[in-house]
Amino acid sequence: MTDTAGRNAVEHDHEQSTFPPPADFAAAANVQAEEYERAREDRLGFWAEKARTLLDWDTPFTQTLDWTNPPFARWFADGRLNVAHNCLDRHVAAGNGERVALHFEGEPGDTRTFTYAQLTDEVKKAANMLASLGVRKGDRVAIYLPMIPEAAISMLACARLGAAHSVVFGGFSSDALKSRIMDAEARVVITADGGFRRGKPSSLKPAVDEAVAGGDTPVEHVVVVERTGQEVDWTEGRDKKWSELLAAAPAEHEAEAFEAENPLFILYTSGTTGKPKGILHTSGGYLTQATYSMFASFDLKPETDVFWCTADVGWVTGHSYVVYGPLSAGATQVMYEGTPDTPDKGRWWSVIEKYGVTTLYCAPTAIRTCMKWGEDIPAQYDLSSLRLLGSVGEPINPEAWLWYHRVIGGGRCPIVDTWWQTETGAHMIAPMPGVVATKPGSSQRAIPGVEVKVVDDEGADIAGTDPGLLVITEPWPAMLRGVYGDPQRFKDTYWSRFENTYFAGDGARYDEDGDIWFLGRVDDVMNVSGHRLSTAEIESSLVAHDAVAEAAVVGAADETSGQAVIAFVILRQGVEAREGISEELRAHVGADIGPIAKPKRVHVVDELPKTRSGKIMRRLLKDVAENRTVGDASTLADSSVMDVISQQVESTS
Ligand code: 6R9
Repeated sequence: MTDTAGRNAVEHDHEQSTFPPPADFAAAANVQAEEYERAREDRLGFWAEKARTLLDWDTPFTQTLDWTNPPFARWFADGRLNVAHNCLDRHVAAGNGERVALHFEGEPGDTRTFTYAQLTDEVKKAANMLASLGVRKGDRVAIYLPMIPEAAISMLACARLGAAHSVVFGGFSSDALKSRIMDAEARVVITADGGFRRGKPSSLKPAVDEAVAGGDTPVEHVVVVERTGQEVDWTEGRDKKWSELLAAAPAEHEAEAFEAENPLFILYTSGTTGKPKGILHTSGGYLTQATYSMFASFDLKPETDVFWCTADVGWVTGHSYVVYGPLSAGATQVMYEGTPDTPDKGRWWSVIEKYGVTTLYCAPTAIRTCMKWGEDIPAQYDLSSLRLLGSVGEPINPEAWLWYHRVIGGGRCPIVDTWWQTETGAHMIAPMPGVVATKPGSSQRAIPGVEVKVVDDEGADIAGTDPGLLVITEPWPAMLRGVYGDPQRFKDTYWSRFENTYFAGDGARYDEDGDIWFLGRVDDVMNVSGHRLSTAEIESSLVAHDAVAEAAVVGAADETSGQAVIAFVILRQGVEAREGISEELRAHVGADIGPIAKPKRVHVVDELPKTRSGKIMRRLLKDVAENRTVGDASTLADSSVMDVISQQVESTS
């Protein structure tokens, strides 16, 4: 049950309880209360100082922000730097070459450790390897890899050359990979034979073969990392072994400095229409905010902390908090390849114990899953090294927050709930752990240097605690610079709803203290286990199946994954609702987009609820999927439709 402000009963109860930072933590924290003040008084001066002190510039910038052509921002535009140098060489030059950069833990239990000096050497060779394949500044390289060190090495090698990478999540299908290769015009793909998942090798190379098979992509080279030793098909001339190329590559590579606005990466994310958007990020501003947030939100102490972000590099969290943020900040971190329950449900906690992890950053869905497995599992491990816990990807419900705090954090670790997006590049809303008394379920307030608001439909400041829309009112360094190849879509999606204000697509409200609570997406984007999926993309996959005439997809509340994909389909004339059709359609979406997009349930119905103008009313289907009384159906062309649908769903579930 939710009240009028969208709060459930537990949220209501816990809204008033706060957890002040432990005194010793607060005293030693990187960010103190004055930082909020300072940033508010001179936001641009604040970011300029962060850029200067946190990064190494080859040519210092003189201009902080160029906002003369909104919404196209340019940050630190006349400065020049190399992102890979900032993540690697400069730490070696500062005498920290022997510090561990990466503790890699493979799912089968194999491990590899890279110091900053070793990682720098690897990236230099990989940069020479890519250069030998013709990769130059301004090119795009597609990366389709499991969570192995070569993923970070490939990304940094691209950055070193000034080429942009487009990482495609290894769980995406060959079709998804192909459309991303085409959109970005990538000439090189870096992949692996496969990776280990749930105790088995799971293949990647066949999807690349399929994606580039027609010969209609711009791909000239496919570089293959040998991870699992699986048999793979080989196309002579096109396919090359990573190990052989790297062995042949010269060891020295001088990092050239590029302009601060040189593209760093494109990352595709779901939008409200079927076609994923290529979110474009550039170098200087992105790295400034990613690095700052490591020190601010996570209170990073590079000499002593061991940081672990569990996200895959295929998502933005993996870009900013597995690769660029931690490495630029000089952190020691853990990278884990597999799933939390392989070989058993204690795997995560054993990794924390083994490496002495101090800072864990994961998604609420993982916490809820661990809650379900029971607290006796983490209790078997020594988690006393932990000193800070992070959360990302979706609103964290107060029960999960409290469990995370007590069971994993031993009651002593501040929980930093970080709200941000692929588009924002780095943290935007998160309590500074040494300053803010945290509240279970709320991300609370913008980080220093970021300005946000909750507004109503007209863009006016919201009164009191009513629900509204989250907007960002001032440009920020890590903001997206556009939608790749589609400036109009960039304007339409984010900047047209309110003037010169960024529309995030999230519902939010303030509480009595002015802290921000997130209420989920207000558009047709679902959030399943912290991953963004678009209803339109899954619907178009369903209607591409021979048996389907029409489809509507909703995200229904789900105890573990936050939301679950529920599909309603109308079969084509002459197609019988045969046994197993739902299963067949689920498998179809899984193969078409990827397993994470697979609907939890597919209901075959005779009709879909539509307005007179033909718009599907997903809100009503959501009521059905969530087992609620169906809401106001008065704008439907035929209001009896909902009774029929409810009956059909009941008889098939
Ligand atoms: C980093 C990331 C972005 C969407 C965002 C919002 C949801 C992320 C959240 C959160 C509430 C948090 N979201 N973090 N909602 N509290 N701490 O997840 O990027 O995949 O682009 O998703 O995720 O709805 O708009 P991305």
